Amino acid sequence: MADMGDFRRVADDVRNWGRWGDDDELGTLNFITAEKIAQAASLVTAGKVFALGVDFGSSGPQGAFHYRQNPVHVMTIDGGDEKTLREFGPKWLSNPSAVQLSGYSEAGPMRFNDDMIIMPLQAATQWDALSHVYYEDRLYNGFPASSVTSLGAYYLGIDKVDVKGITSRGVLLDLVTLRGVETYCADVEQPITPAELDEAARAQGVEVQPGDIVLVRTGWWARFLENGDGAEPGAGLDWTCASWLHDHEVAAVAADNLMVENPVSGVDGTILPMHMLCLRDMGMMFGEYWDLTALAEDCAADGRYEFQLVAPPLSVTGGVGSPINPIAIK
Ligand code: UVW
Repeated sequence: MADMGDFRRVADDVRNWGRWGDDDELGTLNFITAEKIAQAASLVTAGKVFALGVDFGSSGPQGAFHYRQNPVHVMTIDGGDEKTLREFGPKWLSNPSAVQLSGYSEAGPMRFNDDMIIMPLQAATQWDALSHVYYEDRLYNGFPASSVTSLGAYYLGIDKVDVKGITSRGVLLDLVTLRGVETYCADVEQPITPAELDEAARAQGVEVQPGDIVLVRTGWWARFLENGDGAEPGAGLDWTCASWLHDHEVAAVAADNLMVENPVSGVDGTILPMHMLCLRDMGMMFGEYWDLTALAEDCAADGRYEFQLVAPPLSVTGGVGSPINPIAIK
């Protein structure tokens, strides 16, 4: 097993600090050029759309981590209020909402419903911002970890990347099909290797190019829909895939599982080494809990594993992540 010495050698090799300037907060999204965006748009020929976001509801995958909960969705105005508002609203002077809403009702037939959602930004389909992960007091590009406070991330917040869309050419690498397993890559003792990423690309007849957003299908999300167990582990990317992503100048990586990388660390002395290498050293964002099942079926059917990917985050001021509903378009 690799140790922290091996980890540090790889970290030195893949670190992109200063590559796009000392004040850069975009990291590998810089690989997405205007030409790249135009190339991605040219892949839209059939008018097929695949929404890759999962449901944001109470039966989501959270629970395994005590510090994250499933989204709580609450109605704040609904049709059930109507009768009460008619009867008491106009006279309920200590409740300005009731007075206001009953005034709206009296003005004519128009009615409306409102709601809100309370959730960790990491609860379901999401981007991890570069401020999500740090070690040894430094974030990507050397920004101090202390710059993330209860007010949010001063540097590298998710709001900083809206200039990139985020959109590019997406490439799906289907490890379920490559491994020939029935539904998902279950064995965490067999993390997905760089050689397998190459093999999947070769078998699918697609080339991973600079500026691509790579989507890795492990089958985990489909498995979760079957058994509802958000804590069930499944194989993810081996930590050595960080170098593969670096060498291919990939813009971002996303997967259908909870952490992109393998849950069993391949480095003695740390958990989540690939998070550390990608988010903190390379400046590469992670997408997690993406539903790739329908897209994979279509790619297998038409033999096209490349598409336009449109995955803008919410511009949450100082957020260290964002919920998303990414769209793949062919
Ligand atoms: C951690 O669990 C720290 O991160 P993620 O949500 O990116 O897997």
